[in-house]
Amino acid sequence: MVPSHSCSIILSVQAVVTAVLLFAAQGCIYAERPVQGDDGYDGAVEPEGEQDDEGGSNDGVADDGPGDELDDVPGSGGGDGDGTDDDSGADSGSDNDDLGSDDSGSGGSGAPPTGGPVPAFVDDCGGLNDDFANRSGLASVDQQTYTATQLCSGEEDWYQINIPGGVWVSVEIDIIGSGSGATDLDLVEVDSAGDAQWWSASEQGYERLAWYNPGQADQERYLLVYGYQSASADYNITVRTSNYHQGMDCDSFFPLASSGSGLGECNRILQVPQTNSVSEGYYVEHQAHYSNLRRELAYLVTWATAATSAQFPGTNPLSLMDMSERGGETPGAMVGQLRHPEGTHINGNDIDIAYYQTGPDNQGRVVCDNDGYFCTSPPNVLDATRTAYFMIRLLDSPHVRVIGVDTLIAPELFSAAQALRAQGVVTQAEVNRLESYTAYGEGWPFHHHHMHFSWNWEDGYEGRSVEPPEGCIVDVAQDPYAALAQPF
Ligand SMILES: [Ca+2]
Ligand SMILES: [Ca+2]
Repeated sequence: MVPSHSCSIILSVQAVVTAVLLFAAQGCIYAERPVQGDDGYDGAVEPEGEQDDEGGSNDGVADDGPGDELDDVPGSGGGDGDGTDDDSGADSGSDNDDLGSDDSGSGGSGAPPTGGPVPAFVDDCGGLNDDFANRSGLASVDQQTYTATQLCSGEEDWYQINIPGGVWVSVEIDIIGSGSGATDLDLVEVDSAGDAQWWSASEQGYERLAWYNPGQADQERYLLVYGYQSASADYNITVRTSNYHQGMDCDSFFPLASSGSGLGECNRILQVPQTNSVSEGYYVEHQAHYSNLRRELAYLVTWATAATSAQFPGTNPLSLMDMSERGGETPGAMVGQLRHPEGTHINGNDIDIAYYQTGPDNQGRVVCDNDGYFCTSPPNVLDATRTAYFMIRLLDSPHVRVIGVDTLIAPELFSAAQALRAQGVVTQAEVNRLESYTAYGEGWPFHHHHMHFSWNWEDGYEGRSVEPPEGCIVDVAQDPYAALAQPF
């Protein structure tokens, strides 16, 4: 591999996102983790106050103690050690190098190559699949597994998998070992030059990435498994596939599925696929491990981002932030430190989403002067028009429970919605619906850097046996997005 670039991890969605990873010079083995996990800026962690409120606006719940603690993940850099995982979705901005804005990566924008032949699968020790030219092939077959594959000391394992048109595919490596320390393998999507596009890099026993190909011809995706800090281990690979769609209403694509049980396809929690193009209007910014939603939410949210991009030419992709862990747990559960109040962000029913902004990108970021809990003055970089329009499109679904925003942001959105109505872009009924489903107020601190979207379980669906807690406010020190509180 070519050290100059093959080791830098770059994620970029058009001129946006990016995060990077450096590696060690020794031969180009990725020694540094792609870090951050959360939000692009290393540090921070933990809970935000997701207080849920039923649809109405404001509520006035009071605080309640700090629940979990916050750890300041030292970040990145080098060591594991920081209890948190450094997994990452696509972090943005932050550290090191290349960041630029226009790196091309395709986690976002660069369209992957049209599918050519998939090489034969290789399980080696001895460098047989250690670079792009000698990549091993994985079959896009649901539940296809490759067991006890070896990542030998000092080597890398490169792969190609073709994503069929209309299909969602995930590739998971299950490490034989703890997945931390000496068996800490990471999974990175790279382009043909070896530049990292997106990665799953944690201290967990598994790493997983997912894609969806909205086109017709196969797309090639390239993956790299490496050992963090010289780790080596055997691992099992599992490929999962599912038909997937672009559209607001999942139920319309699975008409024969029973909507009365929790088992329907639309209820399935799956990893939200990384974006393919700017026109999709979104990108998965946070850790892969925290980027799982019920399929019907994933469809609605990404349909709404695409609709917003279509309505307003030149719209930058919107960051999708914390969702749930793969089993529906609250993000942070896997490391024993919840990033959100217990009972929130469960079962793929909730997602934190950045606000559209007037700056060069729409990554998770504070959009107003604030005191760590709330905006203290009207937002200064909020794109209220796009944000209001996006929320109105989300509310085209009858299944939204509530969308929480900051107290000083809400009126800006309502004004923008009225202006859109005056222009004939939206209807008065849509504006009314926006006003009634937007929550804000005392019970909604920590929404100066994102909105919280919560789904209403449909009748008969299982999964959420109790209503989410109301009014849990966590201490400012536990705001998982505190590090985002950096204006341009
Ligand atoms: Ca190898
Ligand atoms: Ca790992």
